[in-house]
Amino acid sequence: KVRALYTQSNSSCVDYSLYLVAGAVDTRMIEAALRGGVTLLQYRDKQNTTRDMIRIGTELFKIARRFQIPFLLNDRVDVALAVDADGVHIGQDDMPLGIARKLLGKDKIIGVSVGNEEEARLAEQQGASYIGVGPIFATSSKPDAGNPIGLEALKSIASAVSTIPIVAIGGINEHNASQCIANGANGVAVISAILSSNDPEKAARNIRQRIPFL
Ligand code: TZP
Ligand code: MG
Repeated sequence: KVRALYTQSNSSCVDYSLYLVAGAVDTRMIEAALRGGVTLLQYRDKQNTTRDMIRIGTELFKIARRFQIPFLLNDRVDVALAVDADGVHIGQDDMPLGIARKLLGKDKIIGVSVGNEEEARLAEQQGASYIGVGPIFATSSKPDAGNPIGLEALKSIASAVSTIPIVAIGGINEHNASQCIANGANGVAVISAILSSNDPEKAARNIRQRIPFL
């Protein structure tokens, strides 16, 4: 019943199974992770200037293209447009989904962070391409992430939407990735389990291998 492959309105296929969220880190780490089987890349940068983000985003976009995976921007619809990224990921305090959709058009990927069933249903109705749910487990990568919501909450949020994929995030690693899938996620998003590893390629491969489809 679960599947990781989803068709966008431009009929390109997106595989949400292993979603890497990366800041302005050494691009060799990101390339290694992509070799290990990352299926989607998001550039998430809360520090650099817009100018630097456009430069770094352009570089990451090229890397993602080499591996034929989609490239998304966190928060920044303007930077996504500037580098012609495949889409954005927005939170509840970012640009409203309807406006982002209008600016980006129907063919871009727009992911929305949701924390409950109500937000999930709304995001689905308003045209989100996927939803991000978390933090599932404790995380030190996002100081304002709030308390972990756990697998049961993931399950009920996942059951509230039926037409778009669910990506679980927060404290996910090779040991708990399959539990997220078992509780309704179509894929997992990861920062530290891959980028804080000495071997990002192996770390990514280990997680991907534990995602039980494809
Ligand atoms: N949103 C919710 S938790 C989180 C974000 C961006 C951080 C996930 O990082 P990690 O290191 O995989 O827990
Ligand atoms: Mg945000």
